[in-house]
Amino acid sequence: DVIPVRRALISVSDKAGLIDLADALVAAGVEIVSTGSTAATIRAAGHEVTDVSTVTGFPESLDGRVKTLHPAVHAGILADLRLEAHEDQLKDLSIAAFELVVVNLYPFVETVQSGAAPADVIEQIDIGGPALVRASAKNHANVAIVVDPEDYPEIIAAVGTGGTTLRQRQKLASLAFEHTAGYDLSVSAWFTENVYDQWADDTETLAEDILEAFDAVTGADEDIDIPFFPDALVIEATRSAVLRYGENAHQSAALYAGEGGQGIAQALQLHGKEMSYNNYVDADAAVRAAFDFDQPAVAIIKHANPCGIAVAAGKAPDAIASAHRRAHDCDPVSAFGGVIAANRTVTLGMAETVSQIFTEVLVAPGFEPAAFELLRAKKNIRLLELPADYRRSSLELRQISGGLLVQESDTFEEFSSAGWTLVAGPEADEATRADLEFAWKACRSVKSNAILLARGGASVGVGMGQVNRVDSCHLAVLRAGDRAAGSVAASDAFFPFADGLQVLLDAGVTAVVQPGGSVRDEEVIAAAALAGVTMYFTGERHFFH
Ligand code: 93A
Repeated sequence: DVIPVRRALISVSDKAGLIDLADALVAAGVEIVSTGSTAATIRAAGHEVTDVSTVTGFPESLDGRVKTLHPAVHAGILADLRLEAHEDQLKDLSIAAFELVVVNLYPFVETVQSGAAPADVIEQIDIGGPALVRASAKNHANVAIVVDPEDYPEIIAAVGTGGTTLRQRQKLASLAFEHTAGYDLSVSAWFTENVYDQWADDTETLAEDILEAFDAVTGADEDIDIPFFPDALVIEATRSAVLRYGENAHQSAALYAGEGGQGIAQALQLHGKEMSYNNYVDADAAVRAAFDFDQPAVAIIKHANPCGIAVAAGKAPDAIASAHRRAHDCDPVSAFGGVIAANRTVTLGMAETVSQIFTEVLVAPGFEPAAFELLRAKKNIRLLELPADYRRSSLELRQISGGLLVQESDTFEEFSSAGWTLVAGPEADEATRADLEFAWKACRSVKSNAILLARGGASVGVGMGQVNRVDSCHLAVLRAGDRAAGSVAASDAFFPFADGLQVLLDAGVTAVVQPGGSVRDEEVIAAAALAGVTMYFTGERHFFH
């Protein structure tokens, strides 16, 4: 596995050690192929060099943007000479192979640090160099890749003693990929910092538009509760991000985040791939659901709907882990690929369970160090830390064609059963009452028509987003399976007929909470009474569309 070096490609910005290297290569009879100023430097030291343009038959052009980006170069690097077919093809194409490639990249970071103008910085993004480095590293079975002058002595020694070993080439390849990865990170960091400024300008324009539209909708400034207005909207937004795409790949999209906001838009991404548009929508829904509870709670969201919400079991030692397990158990099939929010710091116990389930996003106010370590070993999960003072926006905006709808968020806080009216069956005992309160609250995070079955502070069946309440009842019961019997039910709005309720009664639900207010309330109450099932009216509904 020792490969003698006969032909070397050298293209370096940093000329340190270059002459020593060239001396040694020439002494060993190696042909040197080089780019512009590298070739000039070697030539000035009295050595023969083949210009890369002689190899490619194409001039170095576009101010040096195209030098080595040519098949005559890349085929010479990428040919796997362990294969006869590759060897034959190179011969047919009259291309000679390289056994050594020495590259160091345009000094991007140094250029940024020098305070250069953006156009000059962009010129220092090396394209051809990383292509050489990556191609050589990929083909380390045949080619040695050197990216650092510190490694020249080792190469000089190897050339003098008959060639590079596979072990050497493997090590160099790994360094090489590390090098190009680091380089690209520096480039992306620069983009993030600099392009933000431009986005901020766009953001302000958008914010002004929203403001104007808002004025137009409300008619007069006095109608607006000014104190919550600025940060609920994005008028002072300075952070924003272009997203990879919107709801679908053919829709472009961006995130505008209000400055000083305390929501999901301000969450800090600690790990994972870039957040997508849908990730943000789902993470927002998840956080909104989990943070509706004072107790440790977890919500798992798919397509903006909960497929599980739970608070911790009574005396669970690891409360948030318990809440998560119980939320997951509600509907493990749907929880696959879900977005999870916890309203407490994620513990190692919770992390251990989450790490076994394919999860898109996990958002929480914090992560125990051990939990973070465990989770960040998963490359597919995104980990987000919420601002410590998370709170829901107090305003909700929704665009309709030609206009904008604005409403106060559903931050109605009175969830205690103390204010409810018993309309059928016996008063609920304490445990049932607690379940009803849980179900009623959890239900408002479910898209209408929402029916949520719960038991012991955990959802067991959720029927969401149906165009009639009967289907939502069927769905909730279907999802709950044999857990429907003995559970309690919440309905986000009144039952217009007894039919939906009857589905729940037939499944063995023991108590129901709903707003009431239908013209057929009497019919609905009679059905509950006939089944001996407790029913409370809350007087408030929680539509969520
Ligand atoms: O502008 S490039 O991205 N286009 C290329 O085709 C190319 N090939 C090598 N930059 C390219 N390089 C880089 O040029 C190398 O990574 C090296 O940093 C530099 C060496 O050019 P010169 O020998 O002219 O100084």
